Amino acid sequence: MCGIIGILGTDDVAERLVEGLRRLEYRGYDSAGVATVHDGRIERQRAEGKLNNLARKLGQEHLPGHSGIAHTRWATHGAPTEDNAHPHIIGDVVLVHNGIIENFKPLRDELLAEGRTFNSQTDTEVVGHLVAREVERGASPEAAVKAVLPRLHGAFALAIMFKSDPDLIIGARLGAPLVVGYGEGENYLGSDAIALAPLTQRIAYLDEGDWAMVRRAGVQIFDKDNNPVERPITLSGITGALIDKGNHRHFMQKEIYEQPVVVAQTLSSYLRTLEARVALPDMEFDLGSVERVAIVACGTASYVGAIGKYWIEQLARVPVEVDVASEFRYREPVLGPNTLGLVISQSGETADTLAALRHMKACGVTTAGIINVPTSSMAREVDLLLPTHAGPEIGVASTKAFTCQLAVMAALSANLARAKGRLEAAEEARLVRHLTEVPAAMNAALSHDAEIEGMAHTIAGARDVLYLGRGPDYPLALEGALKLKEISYIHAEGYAAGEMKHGPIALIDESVPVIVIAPSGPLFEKTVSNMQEVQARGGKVVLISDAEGLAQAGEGALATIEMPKVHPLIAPLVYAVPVQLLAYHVAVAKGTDVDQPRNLAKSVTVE
Ligand code: HGA
Repeated sequence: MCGIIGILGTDDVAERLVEGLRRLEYRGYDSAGVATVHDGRIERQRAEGKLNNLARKLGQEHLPGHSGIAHTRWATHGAPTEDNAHPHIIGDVVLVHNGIIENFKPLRDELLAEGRTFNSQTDTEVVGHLVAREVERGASPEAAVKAVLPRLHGAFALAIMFKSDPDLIIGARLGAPLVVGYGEGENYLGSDAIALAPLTQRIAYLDEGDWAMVRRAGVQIFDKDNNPVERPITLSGITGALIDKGNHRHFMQKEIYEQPVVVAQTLSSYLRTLEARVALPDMEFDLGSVERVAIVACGTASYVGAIGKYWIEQLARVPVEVDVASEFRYREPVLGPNTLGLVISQSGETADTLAALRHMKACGVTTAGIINVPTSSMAREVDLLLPTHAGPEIGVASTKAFTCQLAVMAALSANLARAKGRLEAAEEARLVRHLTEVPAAMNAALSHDAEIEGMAHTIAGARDVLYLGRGPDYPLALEGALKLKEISYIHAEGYAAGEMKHGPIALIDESVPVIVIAPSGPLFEKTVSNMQEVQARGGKVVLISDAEGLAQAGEGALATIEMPKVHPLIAPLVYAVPVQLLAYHVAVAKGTDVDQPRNLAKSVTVE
């Protein structure tokens, strides 16, 4: 969250900076701003709210300058006002920041005691003051930044410019991503390669603690101990077209529709269909030695972990614990020697999950990661990378990353089962066959889009909505509720269907729609009994099941959504589609900002 970009260009950069911010806006949209160093002055334009507000201002008043930095904000310290918008100017220094300076309070007190004045409530401004103070004392920009970085606790990606030197941007990162882009006579900094895609494909990823002196003629990178280092330049392969909405109204809708293709792409690197085997990427690690799995993730990815617990325990008979990352580290988890630590993250930068990963590594645990961005911090730090091939996910509410993570989780569960001697070849062949059926089953699920859109208006008027599921469909119920909350702002809860009678059933009346996720199969009858308990109390049920399930239990439901008949293993992947479509259409019916819901941002790089 928060996106930053810097350009040392050969002509005016303001427009290109805004174009870069458009590609970063998914990371935050509380405010945006641009600053240039031009003719011995720092020029700046900032605006509250969406990037278009800034673009409008810049349309009215041109911002000259061949060197500049820009920012799109997800506020952590200080309201989303123009005063708190980045870039912040302090004396001869101007900077943008992604992250949180955790010790900003004592630093601010120290600076206030010296009589320095602050123009914002942000933690970022203290960094600007510290650097400006060094410069005022005669330090060069390089020496100033070098002196300040060790004083900062927390997480940051910084881009800093100096009035005195329009040919310099200093970048630094710790706990938040930052890349250097290499151009023709120009060089760049950005939060990710997507931001820089129209400018260059040649990208170097800064390591934790690195800082860089970026000039037009070249880039010098230093590690956390200030030793000069080389970071490899890779070709990003990302083009502008990848972040296009195509014919869709929203990125979220496009990403829901991409699922059959990207899940197939992901599965193709884990299934050897001819041999009817599941295969993980080559690794030195012996999965057979795993006696316990500790899964750590946040939000939607944590529900992939919760579904994985059912699968791994059922198939491989290995005990699994699932934690949300923000709790994991601080509960002092017991991590035994034969534990596999598994993190799940779309961006690979989620600060809570990254911190949990590092904690596991520090405890000597072998780690694996189901991650969508192969160049991310987590992807580079895990022992075993299990990539998803979802492509860039721009909608803030995760959809295609979720189902691709599930696809990898299914492959991992089967591999682990085989490594533990629990999966016969014939059973493995059956699992492979079921997994190869997923893309077609997802297409069949998507064909119910219009029906789901039709029923969305009924749900859109509700104040509260409940989601029920059993077994692996219980975490899917949690995911359904999260999706609805995130984008439609309707209060929603997911419950294990059997748990209703232990309390939540008291909430039921005719105004609370209850979405029941119940594929026919071994758990069906029990779930249906719970559904009937709800209906007996006037609850209005939307039943999502296959033809067999609907024939048995669909009568009396407010609405039904028919899914293809699938094996229970793959049901969460297929049933995710109607759950996502329902949230999407309810949000559209309510007129909310589907791709950029209020208060949220993607790629949560603060703890
Ligand atoms: N702490 C800074 C930057 C916020 C950020 O990076 N969010 O992801 C602020 O509040 O402006």
